[in-house]
Amino acid sequence: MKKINRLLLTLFALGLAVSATAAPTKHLNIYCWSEYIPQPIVDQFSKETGVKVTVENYASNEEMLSKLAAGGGEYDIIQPSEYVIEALVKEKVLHSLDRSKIPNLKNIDPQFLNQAFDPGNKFSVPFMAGTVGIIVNTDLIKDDIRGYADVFKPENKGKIVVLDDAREIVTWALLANGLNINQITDKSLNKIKPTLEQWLPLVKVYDSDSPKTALLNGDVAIGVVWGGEGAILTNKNKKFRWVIPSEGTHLFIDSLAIPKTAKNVENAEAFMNFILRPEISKQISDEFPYLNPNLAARELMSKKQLENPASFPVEEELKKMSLFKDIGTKGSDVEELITTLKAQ
Ligand code: N2P
Repeated sequence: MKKINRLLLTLFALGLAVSATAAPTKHLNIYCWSEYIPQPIVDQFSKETGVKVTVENYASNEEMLSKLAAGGGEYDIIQPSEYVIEALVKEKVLHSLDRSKIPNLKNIDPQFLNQAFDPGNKFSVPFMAGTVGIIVNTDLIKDDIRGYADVFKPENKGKIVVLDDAREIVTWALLANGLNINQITDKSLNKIKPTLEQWLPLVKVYDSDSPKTALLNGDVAIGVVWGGEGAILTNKNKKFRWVIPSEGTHLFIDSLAIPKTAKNVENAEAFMNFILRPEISKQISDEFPYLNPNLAARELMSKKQLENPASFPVEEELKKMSLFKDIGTKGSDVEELITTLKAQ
């Protein structure tokens, strides 16, 4: 009996010693767009810091927002586009960043900093920018495609893939009707409804995660997709041609931000600084070729990468593109309009 007591005592002491020396596991929960942060980047961060990272993906800003609003998930990093940063800043739900923890912010092109949606970048760190454009399989489509009006033609019925994103789709219809993409009113939505009623029945695939897939496997012949998807396709096969819509398009700036509810702020800021390292940011571009706002990373990139027009539109084209603004409660009207028309 004595022996057993002594054994238990030793085990107890050992247990205490172990729990006193072992550091508690550090965590980081990332909620980001799909196909945007390569897994090897996340793994390298974990390896360097010992932080256990979980990654969850979303396909649209609105999906992310509704999850946040429902209180689901305890995220330390989210990755909203400009108009959503604007809304979240207004709602005061973002953590104010400690800039001394993110010195690599100096690598970002000043053009992408200090934007109206977050003056002084108090709450957000640019991750990638990009545009939305048209990708054409020229083996299958012989017409000269210049804009949305050429994509959504009756002869292309069943051959089209588009982003599954209501704000984007509404934007294309606004532009095709000569309207401002940020003036979303009952009147402008009514005006574009007939256009959308013609367009949506022509669409075969809605996909925001990987619209390239339907184009690669020949399910569709033309699409309106993210620039990074267009760049992957044109790199893979010369038959794909990237077209910047003549009517105009959206320039997005997707940034990293920390919700106020985050439990692992220090790890989140360390991750932000990590992805801003030139060689890490370049690796992100190698896998997901968007418009990389990191000038130090661009110095490491090849001429081929920098000259891909789906990743890096030329200055003149960039000037014709606009950022989205927060449209407040009109956002739900946009969602409703597209959901209703898709169901018809
Ligand atoms: C990456 C998604 C691009 C996000 N797969 C566009 N805002």
